[in-house]
Amino acid sequence: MKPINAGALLAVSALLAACGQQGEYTASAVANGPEASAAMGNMAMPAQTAKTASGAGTVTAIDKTAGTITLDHGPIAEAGWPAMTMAFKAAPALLDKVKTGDKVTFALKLEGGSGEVTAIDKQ
Ligand SMILES: [Cu+2]
Repeated sequence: MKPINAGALLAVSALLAACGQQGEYTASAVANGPEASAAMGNMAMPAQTAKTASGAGTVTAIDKTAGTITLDHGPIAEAGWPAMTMAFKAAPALLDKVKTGDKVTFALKLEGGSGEVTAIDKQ
């Protein structure tokens, strides 16, 4: 028997929200910086471009219905994230490649403070 762990689910949502806030904070800090405004005149707008990042961690949950994978991941410098456990969107083909408990390396697309796994492989 596997009891449904609502507490863990809530914790994942809270961490996901924390990531989003951090991402937006970084974006607005860049947009409001005096150097950013000065550079804006002769540079393409970088703010809306999707960033990519990569990391390593352990799969703690896979939800094929929701299309998400929960990763206990190490720090991700590109996103400004410390180590944490959080859920990411992922395509079905990626969810089929790994299982709970696997140690993995992964690539992310970062957009609007949330992340989608674009590649994943067992370590
Ligand atoms: Cu995270």
